[in-house]
Amino acid sequence: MARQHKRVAMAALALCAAGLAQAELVTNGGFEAGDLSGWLKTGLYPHAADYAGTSAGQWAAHLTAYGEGSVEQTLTTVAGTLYELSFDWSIRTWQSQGAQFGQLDVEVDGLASLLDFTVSETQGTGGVVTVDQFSTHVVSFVADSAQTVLRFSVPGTGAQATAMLLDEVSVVALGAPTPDLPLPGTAWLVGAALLALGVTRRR
Ligand SMILES: [Ca+2]
Repeated sequence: MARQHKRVAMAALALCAAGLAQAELVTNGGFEAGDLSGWLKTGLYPHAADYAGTSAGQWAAHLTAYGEGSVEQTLTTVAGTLYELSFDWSIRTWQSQGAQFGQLDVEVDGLASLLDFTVSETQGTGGVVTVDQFSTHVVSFVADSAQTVLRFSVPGTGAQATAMLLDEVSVVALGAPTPDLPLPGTAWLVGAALLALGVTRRR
């Protein structure tokens, strides 16, 4: 019986450790595979590029306003769990263009639309984009199903215009909201594990 309690406690602690490790849900989020593996693309242009600048590593996703295009990925999620999405992006113009306006549409869809927003900026960098020209965006959402689709898209203008770079895409669980408990989920699991250990010792 004591051994069983100990097993329960160890399992609870292992769960805590797994939660604290913040497992990455996005495949090839930094595009270091050198291609768009793990992502589904629409439009002709989106591709992985190693010549245009990155916020980390050698590769970033290159999107453009030649025409509409998007990259998306379906993530395995747990309904009711809070997740954090972060990504880096930057405008990249052609050398002769000067400052250009660009926008990136970001969508996170479960059974319902969980996030739908646009980031935009005007920047005049041609050629290779440097790390400090990337901006980092961090948002959170609560999943409502076992699958969540993450999508980045650019509206096409039909002309040679602003391109943009996307890099370091990440989604990690921040833990499940537990409105019925006074403590956060992780703390509750630690408490349960310690309680089980205490019971074991008393016997
Ligand atoms: Ca990268």
